Amino acid sequence: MKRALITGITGQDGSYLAEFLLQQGYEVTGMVRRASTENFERIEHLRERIRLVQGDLLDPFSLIRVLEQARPDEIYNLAAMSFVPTSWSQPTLTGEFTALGVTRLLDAMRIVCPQARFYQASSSEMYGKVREVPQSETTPFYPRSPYAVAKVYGHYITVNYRESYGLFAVSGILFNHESPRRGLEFVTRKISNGVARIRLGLASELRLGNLDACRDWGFAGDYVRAMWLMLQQPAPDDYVVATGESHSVREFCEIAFDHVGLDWRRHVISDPRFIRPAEVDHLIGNAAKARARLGWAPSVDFAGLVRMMVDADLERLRGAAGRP
Ligand code: NAP
Ligand code: G4F
Repeated sequence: MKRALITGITGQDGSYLAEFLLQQGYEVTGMVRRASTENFERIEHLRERIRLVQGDLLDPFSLIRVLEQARPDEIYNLAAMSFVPTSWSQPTLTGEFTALGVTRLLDAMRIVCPQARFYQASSSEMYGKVREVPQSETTPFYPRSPYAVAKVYGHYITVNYRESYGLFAVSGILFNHESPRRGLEFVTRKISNGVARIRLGLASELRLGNLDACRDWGFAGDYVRAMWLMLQQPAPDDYVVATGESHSVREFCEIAFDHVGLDWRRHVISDPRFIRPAEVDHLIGNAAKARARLGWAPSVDFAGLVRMMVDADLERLRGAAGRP
């Protein structure tokens, strides 16, 4: 039985990846931070089948202990401060978690299990003010937020440790991927949750920032499969994972409101509080390498993703209110 360690297992991707690896027959250990109240909502249904150990990307000793306990064949480093706006208000902490945290984990791996395979959760945010459309593995980076700058560091330290120490370390440059488990502050889930609340009479308006921003949005369940595929290859390499389609926040609103019979123009309000100091305008990924070498392809299209998220929020809110 193969053993996997997932940092960030309580997050959106961590929960889908844990499910996927269990289906593949892995023994799964998740690293979690100590908190005064547990934050295990996304992995509640897996609790009996996974092992959770405490550790923190800020604490090198804890990472060594986690690896000694998990003895992993594969390490998936998904933990990070992942919300872009917070990276402007907490830039140093973002650098500690999202940039230096990667080095701490790679060093712990070198000490405890250098033969393990390592996945780093890199991001399309690294392309920022894009130098090329669509973006591929060879497109230069131009990060536009402290988060993206930290991710560029995480990406290159992964490449550097692969080249310096011969580690099997890969970087997956993933474009936005969403699901009903997405955090409520990200725009897709903010919209799906807002639409469901308006439909059920719990709210009347939805305040958003830049409606013209475009993203290449896919389904998180598809993207964790790509992470795993990268670690099954004969040699380590970096891959872009994306749908190859770009849509605006406005289009997301149109489909989401339309799905429940509402006109988005009557409910969406533009609010400058949600406008960012610097924006990423035209992210669209070229996943040709992942398709050719990993045999990876997305299974959920844009409209299907929007409807899946709205339906899930409607069901959740109806359940919470005890309504049919
Ligand atoms: P998420 O839902 O925000 O989850 C982040 C996870 O990191 C949580 O489990 C969080 O734990 C953990 N974490 C944060 N700081 C930590 C620390 N100091 N020590 C240990 N754990 C820590 O993010 P996600 O959407 O699943 O994304 C997973 C990874 O992929 C992240 O690195 C993100 O930056 C990257 N990424 C995401 C996307 C996307 O579209 N989703 C695209 C490209 C890259 P708590 O529950 O304790 O807060
Ligand atoms: O949903 P978002 O907050 O995601 P963002 O910034 O693209 O970051 C996510 O994807 C990255 C991959 O490219 C990950 F690396 C990162 O960890 C995270 O998962 O914002 C998407 C777009 C932005 O352009 C933003 O300006 O939506 C726009 N937007 C418009 N109104 C809004 C809002 N974003 C949020 N969060 N809230 C709004 O009200």
